[in-house]
Amino acid sequence: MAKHVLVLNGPNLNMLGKREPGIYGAQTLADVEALCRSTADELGLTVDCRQSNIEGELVTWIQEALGTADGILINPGAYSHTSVAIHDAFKAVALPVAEVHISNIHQRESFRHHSYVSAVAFGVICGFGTLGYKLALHALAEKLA
Ligand code: CA2
Repeated sequence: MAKHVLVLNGPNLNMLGKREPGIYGAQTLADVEALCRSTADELGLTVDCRQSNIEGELVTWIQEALGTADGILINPGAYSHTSVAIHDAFKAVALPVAEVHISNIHQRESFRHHSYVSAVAFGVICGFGTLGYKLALHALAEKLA
């Protein structure tokens, strides 16, 4: 049976392609989700793509992934740098997590250099633009094979 991946995007990523193209590129969230679906098809995975600006909603979706998904791809947005709740949710469900950032967070302000998600992810991709989502799905496909 096809492995199922939950693709989560955090706060403000619904603004992709509409503001700050110099940092985040021209692709919209719809483009990113279409890229995830086409990549998943190539890899024989199924995906469920969701975005939320609400920390608790992301926590609930991570909890619900237990028993419904085999792995999670997440761009936690700014919650990467603040959310112990999202860290704890990933620790609780113990599913393989791939963390993606469109920008190179290490080249930016120091408050972006630490991510609470990285400690509970099996890998982290940053700075490759939206290609990072495709790369992370390849890594998840290998991990789940
Ligand atoms: O580089 C990334 O993918 C980030 O996760 C994006 C977050 C930022 O807080 C992280 O430090 C790095 C911000 C997402 C905001 O996305 C926007 C996109 C277009 C216009 C405005 C915001």
